[in-house]
Amino acid sequence: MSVKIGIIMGSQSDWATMKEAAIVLDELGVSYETKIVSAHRTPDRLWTYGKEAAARGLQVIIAGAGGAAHLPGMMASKTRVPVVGVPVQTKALSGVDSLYSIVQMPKGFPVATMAIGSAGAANAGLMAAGILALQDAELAARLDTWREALSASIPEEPTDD
Ligand code: RP5
Repeated sequence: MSVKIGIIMGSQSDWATMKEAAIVLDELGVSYETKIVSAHRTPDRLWTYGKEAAARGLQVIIAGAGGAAHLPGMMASKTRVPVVGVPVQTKALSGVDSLYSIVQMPKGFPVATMAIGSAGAANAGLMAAGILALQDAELAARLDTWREALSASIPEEPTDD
C-alpha cells in the first residue's frame, strides 16, 4: 500500500523539529515518508514532489521550514493534496519570520499552519492522522485512545516538583 503522509522539510536542520510529527505518527501506527525538499536550494525537487504527490497516493503533506519559509506555500501551489505547514523556530527572529512566511497565503492556495516549533510539528502529525482517520475507523480508534491517554496524564492539581 502506498504511503499516505509525506513529511518534508527545507533542510536537515529542520529535522530536530519535524521529527516530532514522525514520533506522533509512529505512536499512532501511521506510516509516512520523510524528504528534504528546499524551495530555494532544490526547487526542481519541490516541483517534482508536488507534481507527483496526488498520483502517488499522498493524502497529506506536512511541510516544515524556517526563515523565508516558502516550502509549504509553494508545495500548496503545486498540488491539491492538503498541506499542513510547520514554522520552524529560528535564531534571528524566533520563528515569527517562518510563521508569517507560511500563514499569509493568498486566496485559493491554503496551508493549514501550525504553531511555531516542536508543538506545531507534533500537532501537524495529529492533524494528518485526524484527516486520514476520517476514512479509517481503526486509526480513528487509535487516535481517540491517544487523546484520552494524554488527557488522563494531566494531574488535577499542581505540585511543587
Ligand atoms: C530554510 O532555511 C530551512 O527550512 C531551514 O529552516 C533554514 C536554515 O537552513 P540551513 O541553513 O540550516 O540548512 O530553508
